[in-house]
Amino acid sequence: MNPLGMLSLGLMVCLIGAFSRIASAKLEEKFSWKQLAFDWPTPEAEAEAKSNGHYIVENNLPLGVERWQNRIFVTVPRWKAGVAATLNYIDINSTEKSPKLHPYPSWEANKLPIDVQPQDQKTPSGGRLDADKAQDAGIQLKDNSTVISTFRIQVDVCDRLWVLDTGLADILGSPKQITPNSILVFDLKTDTLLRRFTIPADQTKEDSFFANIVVDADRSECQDAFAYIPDLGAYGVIVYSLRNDKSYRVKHNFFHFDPLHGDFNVGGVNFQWTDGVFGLAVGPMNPDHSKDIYFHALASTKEFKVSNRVLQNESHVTAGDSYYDFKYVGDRGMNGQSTAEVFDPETGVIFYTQVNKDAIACWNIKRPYTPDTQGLIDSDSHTLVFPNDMKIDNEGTIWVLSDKMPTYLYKELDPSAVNYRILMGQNRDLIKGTPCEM
Ligand SMILES: *[C@@H]1O[C@H](CO)[C@@H](O)[C@H](O)[C@H]1NC(C)=O
Ligand SMILES: *[C@@H]1O[C@H](CO)[C@@H](O)[C@H](O)[C@H]1NC(C)=O
Ligand SMILES: CC(=O)N[C@H]1CO[C@H](CO)[C@@H](O)[C@@H]1O
Repeated sequence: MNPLGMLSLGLMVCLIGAFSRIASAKLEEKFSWKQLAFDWPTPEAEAEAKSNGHYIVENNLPLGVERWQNRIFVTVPRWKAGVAATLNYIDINSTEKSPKLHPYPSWEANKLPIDVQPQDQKTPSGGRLDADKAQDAGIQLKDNSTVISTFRIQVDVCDRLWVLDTGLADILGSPKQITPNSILVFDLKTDTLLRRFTIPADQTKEDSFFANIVVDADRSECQDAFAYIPDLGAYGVIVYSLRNDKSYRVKHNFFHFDPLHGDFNVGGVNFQWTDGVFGLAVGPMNPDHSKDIYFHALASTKEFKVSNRVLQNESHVTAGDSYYDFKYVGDRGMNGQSTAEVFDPETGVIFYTQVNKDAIACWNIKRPYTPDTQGLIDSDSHTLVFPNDMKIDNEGTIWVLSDKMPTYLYKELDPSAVNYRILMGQNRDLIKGTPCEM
């Protein structure tokens, strides 16, 4: 190479270096599916499930995502009949672009104890708010590790998988409350059930809808973990103590939706939602060992917080004088509605989804909370249509699941197009050049 070539090469390297400092990295597509496929025990079992209505391929929509070691967990809630298995994982090292889902902890645990036959769906109205009232099936489970229908799950620092099982099948058809809303905790090292807790009936309301669970645990005190379960339908939060094996319900005005921000346009579908408190993120440990719990309603653009000391003090938080312990953090601005949020202890940044913008965004908790301090990480009207769930693992990798859910709920997905994606990116790369990098 001549000296001039060397020089321009050097210049180019310089320029690329400078450029990478201003432009944040995009998410990379790790897996994608047109339709989900499952790892059936035999081809005959799959054929049988198809013929008797227990497996209707197009009704299986992935929703929740989580990572533990070599496993990527994927939930498939029973919105409609014919969901093969609600709690599943795929091998992170799978070289396939569209790997099959393995039911967790087993096929048996994902089997419905009653027969649910396909019903006519009430599309196009179709959403959760138009669903019929669930009939109580009053089932006594033979196996406590049975999972009926789960939306989101979380792995904690003590290698446990927390599952919020709504117990509700065929939500949009002829809904059946097969078991009460329950918390299941699995030991990921042995794949065995550690705990099954039923949320008491007097802590749920007529419109209750539990689609998330967020765990507040420290490695040094695994038994003292708490779980926070937002009730997006009836505007409350269930607080569960693992040590006491007890829960209580917390209410607050900030758990409600904002009537000015219940209008959504996603992937060409317009709809109105009234979903309240939904996303929750456990902030860093303060010097006094307390942590702030950040939260937001789905149909809202505002962020709030409350100390975990307050949430974990039953007598205090269920009495009226705790009202002022809940704080307004700020507003994300126009079209700032968000499903999931996660706090990354390494960068001090909260990552969150932006469903009305087909985007992933971030906020550094050391900054004030205004539209200007929010960082846009990635936006794509093709691959990020309805970013439904996101998690961060202990290697600083952000995992995002996008699934075009509004089209699934109100219209029909095109089985020949890629509908579901799992995307990933590194925390530090993603915030580069955004207001989240400090
Ligand atoms: C399931 O768990 C409940 C308590 O949560 C317990 O009473 C019951 O005995 C358990 N059933 C089985 C089959 O282990
Ligand atoms: C709970 O809050 C009350 C104040 O309402 C306080 O007196 C009490 O010490 C708190 N309990 C704990 C365990 O922090
Ligand atoms: C067994 C195996 O191949 N493990 C690899 C899986 O992929 C991760 C990275 O995604 C590697 O770090 C592991 O070594």
